[in-house]
Amino acid sequence: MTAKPDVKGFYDARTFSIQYVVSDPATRKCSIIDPVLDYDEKSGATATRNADTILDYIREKRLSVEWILDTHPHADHFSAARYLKEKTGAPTAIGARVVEVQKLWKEIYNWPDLQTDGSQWDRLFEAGDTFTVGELQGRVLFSPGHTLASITYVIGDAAFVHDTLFMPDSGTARADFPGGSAKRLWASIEEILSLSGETRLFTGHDYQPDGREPLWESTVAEQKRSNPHIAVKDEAAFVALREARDKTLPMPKLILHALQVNIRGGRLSEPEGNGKRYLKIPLDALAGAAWE
Ligand SMILES: N[C@@H](CCC(=O)N[C@@H](CS)C(=O)NCC(=O)O)C(=O)O
Ligand SMILES: [Fe+2]
Repeated sequence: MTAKPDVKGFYDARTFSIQYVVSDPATRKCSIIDPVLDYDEKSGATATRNADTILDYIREKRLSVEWILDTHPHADHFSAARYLKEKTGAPTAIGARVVEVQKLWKEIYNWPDLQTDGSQWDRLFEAGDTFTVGELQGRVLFSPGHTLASITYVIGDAAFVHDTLFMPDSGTARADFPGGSAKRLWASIEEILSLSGETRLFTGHDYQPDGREPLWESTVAEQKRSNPHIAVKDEAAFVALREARDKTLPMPKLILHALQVNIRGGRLSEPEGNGKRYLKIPLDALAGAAWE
């Protein structure tokens, strides 16, 4: 029988993100997946409201944190991995191909000093790598397409599929960020859908279509039954559908703010002489301006 971890989702309504605590009921060990560091772009303020809510839950359930995991360098919010490492002492991890993402954005930000060896994390996962959460086995699938470095964490009967599949009524993630590929996304989705039908799938975002309540859990079988982006059944049709939709999507409002933090493992920039931190925003670096 496949082990069944406890999975608690924390929805961040500002960024439509779902953050997870996945825990082993037998040992009370847990991993945190895709935590959000709050950022208000209008005022430039940062906060740890989401991360502190997660820490409260961990304290209340008397869990101990074994891993702080990111599925990919996020383009729409800051990662709270660094903050949570400071608070818990747990190691951070992300997919090994993050080094490619670092190289790509090092050019865009013109940051000659950025280290592009992934040394900002404690562990870099390759496809097929395993890890433990208490007595539960974790396994890594390489799931590129949305980004070059995206991975899926399969822990017991739960798969954290981040931005590949959304809820069945919401289709799939976009594949048009620098380094994205609809063709690779299709291959990643096919691998996820080759998991057993009862596998619980936990998505990274829910954009609440038609204002319905936020949802984040489905199964492989449900996705196959009712996700219209999968119903196309072949790569060429998926790529056509995905690319057509991506042409209509403006860039995420925080992409230029977020990547510079997230390719450094959730570290904010170093303070300048006056003690203040600054972001660097490249102009005319990305296509996808939404003028209307
Ligand atoms: N409106 C959001 C869009 C964020 C976005 O592009 N999200 C990605 C995942 S990081 C996605 O796949 N979105 C699919 C969609 O918007 O249909 C923002 O500005 O932050
Ligand atoms: Fe994403």
